[in-house]
Amino acid sequence: MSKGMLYLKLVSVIVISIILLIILVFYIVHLLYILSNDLFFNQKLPDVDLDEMWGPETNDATIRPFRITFDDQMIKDLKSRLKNYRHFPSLNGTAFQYGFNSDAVASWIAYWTEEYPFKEREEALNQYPQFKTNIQGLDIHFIWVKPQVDSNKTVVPLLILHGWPSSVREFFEAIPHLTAVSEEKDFAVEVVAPSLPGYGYSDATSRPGLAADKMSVIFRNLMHRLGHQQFYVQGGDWGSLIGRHMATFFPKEVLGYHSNFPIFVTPFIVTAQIVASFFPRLVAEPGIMHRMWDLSNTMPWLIKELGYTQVYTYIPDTIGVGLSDSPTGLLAAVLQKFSMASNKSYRDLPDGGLNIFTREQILDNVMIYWTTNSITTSMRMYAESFASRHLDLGIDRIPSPVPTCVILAKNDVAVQPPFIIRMKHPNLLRTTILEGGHHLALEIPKQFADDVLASIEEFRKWHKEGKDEL
Ligand SMILES: *C1O[C@H](CO)[C@@H](O)[C@H](O)[C@H]1NC(C)=O
Ligand SMILES: *[C@@H]1O[C@H](CO)[C@@H](O)[C@H](O)[C@H]1NC(C)=O
Ligand SMILES: *[C@@H]1O[C@H](CO)[C@@H](O)[C@H](O)[C@H]1NC(C)=O
Repeated sequence: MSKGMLYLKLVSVIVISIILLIILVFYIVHLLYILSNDLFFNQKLPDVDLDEMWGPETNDATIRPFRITFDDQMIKDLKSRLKNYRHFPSLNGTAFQYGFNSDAVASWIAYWTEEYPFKEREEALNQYPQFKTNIQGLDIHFIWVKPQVDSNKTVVPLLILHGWPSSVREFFEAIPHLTAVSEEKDFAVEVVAPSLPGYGYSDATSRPGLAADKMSVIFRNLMHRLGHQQFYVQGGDWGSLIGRHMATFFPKEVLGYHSNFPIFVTPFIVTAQIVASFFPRLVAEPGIMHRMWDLSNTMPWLIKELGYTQVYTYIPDTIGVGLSDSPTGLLAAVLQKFSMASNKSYRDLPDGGLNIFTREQILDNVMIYWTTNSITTSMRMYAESFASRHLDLGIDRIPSPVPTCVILAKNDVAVQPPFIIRMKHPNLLRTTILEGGHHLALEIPKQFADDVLASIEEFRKWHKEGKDEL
């Protein structure tokens, strides 16, 4: 090799190294910028418009009783659509690895058409007092159950919020436990369980932008309409996000916040969680430790399984064309999530593990979406809440002083350790680890309700001890 060539090679190696170094430095600076931004800036509470209209102007502040109906025409149409389902075979030897198994579909269709007792379920869905009232232009549907108190016990209001693809049906088994009057407690709970706007019997908006932050205002106004200036909030899935936004925007009104899905996704938290995964013993209780160090398994699983959130974020209306037209498509999309979110290993079971629920529990929920044709408007929640308008508010970076209790369900889609939850909720009073998945109120209603009640007791004690003078 000539001296010239050698010189040329040396120069190119140096140039390439310098370029790589610059890129590396750029990335590190960028990462530090994002993390410091996350930690130190953007912690201003966004302005909250309490009167923003999402539907037509109205002065109607009445609270009207409401009944769910399954009319004969709807049932006839539904059955004929179910009969016209075009079957395709699943791959040999597969369960739910490619999505909802088509043999499982066939068995659900048969049950839905032949055995689901429509009239009986219509009655069952009306077993609790239900109402509608207009908030900010939208008729909001809610279940409102007051405890049967014959003494002078304090009645405390609790707002409970569902997520996707769930509905108020998720709370039916838990409501009697929540509202039961107990000798040992000096309070009893009044439950308000609304349908999210665009879900089931609550109106959908026709304006873009109704994300979780805006819903939190609607539900605060709903509680005021019902006469409650102060109240407790419980939420899972989207309900968890809406609830903690309420605890952030209205810390004087939310007396306590309970979540069974306390998951935070800011750049700092994701980085902290990856670092923490190397030291699971330092950051997590034994019950959830396996969820800490197992990131190399759970991360790829999550990215795969949460693919649907990407699709709903970008094209809810495209997917909605099929799901609002085909009850079978709707069933498969809804049940898929109930399977996936209950236990990661259910994708290997022929029935998707769905037998942890009764068929009625699940079909009632699907019926609520079907009769109201609300699947598309419900999926738009992803588009709105993953939109940069909402994400850029950085609400999860603003700590809430509201006392907080959480359930970490061992088999839930994601689990984060208490040290992460404390970044958002410094007044984390209680962490309960339970066997169960994403839809706890449906899966283990008694344990779920007991934890919520025990948490309200903690909140009351906390306030009595005057700890809210921050
Ligand atoms: C109401 O509360 C008071 C004080 O806590 C108690 O003495 C009284 O017996 C209660 N009344 C009823 C009807 O339970
Ligand atoms: C798949 O399963 C079916 C039914 O059990 C069987 O008839 C068919 O031969 C199988 N196909 C292959 C390629 O193994
Ligand atoms: C739930 O998942 C865990 C871990 O994936 C597994 O060990 C457990 O057996 C599953 N539970 C049920 C009831 O299938």
